[in-house]
Amino acid sequence: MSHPALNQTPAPPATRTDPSALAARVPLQLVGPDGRLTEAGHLRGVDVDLARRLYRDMVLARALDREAVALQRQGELSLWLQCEGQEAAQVGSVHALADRDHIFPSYREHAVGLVRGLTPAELLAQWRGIAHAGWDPAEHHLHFNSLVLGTQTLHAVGYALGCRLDGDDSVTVVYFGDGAASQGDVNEAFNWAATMALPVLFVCQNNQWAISTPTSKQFGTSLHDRAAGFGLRSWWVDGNDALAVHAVTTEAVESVRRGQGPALVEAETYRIGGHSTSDDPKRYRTDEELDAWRRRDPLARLRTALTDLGVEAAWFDTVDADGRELAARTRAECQALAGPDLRDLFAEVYADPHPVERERASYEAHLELTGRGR
Ligand SMILES: Cc1ncc(C[n+]2csc(CCOP(=O)(O)OP(=O)(O)O)c2C)c(N)n1
Repeated sequence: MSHPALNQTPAPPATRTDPSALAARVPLQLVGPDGRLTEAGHLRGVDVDLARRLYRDMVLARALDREAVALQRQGELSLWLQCEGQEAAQVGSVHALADRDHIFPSYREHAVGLVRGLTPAELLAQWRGIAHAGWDPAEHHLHFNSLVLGTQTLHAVGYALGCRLDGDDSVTVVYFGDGAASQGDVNEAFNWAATMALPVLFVCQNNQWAISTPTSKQFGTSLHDRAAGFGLRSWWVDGNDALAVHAVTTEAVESVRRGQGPALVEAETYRIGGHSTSDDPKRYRTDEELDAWRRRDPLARLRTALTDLGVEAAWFDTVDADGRELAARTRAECQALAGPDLRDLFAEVYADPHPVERERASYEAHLELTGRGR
């Protein structure tokens, strides 16, 4: 018989965020959901060239993402993790970093990869099942996808420690989701980074769902409050507002670079598609919720703001054409990807030749010499 206390619903922790309190608190917004500048947006002003760059990269990311979903449905990719809806959180934050800063992604950061110069083929190779990862992390300062939730936060903290020991002033930036924040690894990473004052920026894309588990079942208190409890400086931002994400990440990354210790940005956003192409989100979330977030679409929002700032329709047409071109290139590069060379399985395992390899070669030579080979 189980203990009676186990059958009781536990009382919510004192700090649990009450939905009405959440509604009363609004993360930083420079552009409101309707695309109009907020008071903070008017105060800070808008750098129109930057806003155009962010908008264009978001359009490209969406075009690649939608094409990848179509390719998966046609059997050209084994799996795809959709990033539609999260373009502002990704594009806004990555544009705030210096090229020398190191990025550790989770598995949905395709927009980050595009901004870091990855080709569609490099982004798709892993999901076509022909490579462990599709790019050279050293070239782009962008490490491989991490599909084991949260592990990349520990990799990032260790990497940042290495950078500090090497005397370089790069910041290590790590992306993870709201669900990953429940992992022990992530909380250990917060603590390790804070106690050693390491140059790490944690970026959480809080897209409200960890597959079918809502944030309300993951968070006893908001993540930026939790991070502050570990000793991280933290920022909370509307993750569908690319300009606000850019502004907040710029402040956060500058504070880390100045040596003020690690920081966290929590970007409130939403995953419009399924968790992956294997998931059916209709089984756990409502059409009303989806519609409400569609009305906060990051691309539409910035487009309205840019139009109000005088950007002409013709410019948007050229950006849309660039998106269509990227989609066509994504398809062509995907279909042209050659199958894997199975010898590559061993190619990148050890930095130096492993002793077992030498022993195998010597044994094969022995078999050859004695005529006992197959
Ligand atoms: C250690 C670990 N536990 C469980 C899983 C299975 N899993 C894959 S994705 C996912 C949800 C992740 O949600 P979140 O961190 O919010 O990121 P999102 O997928 O929403 O971007 C889970 C539970 C995993 N990959 N790794």
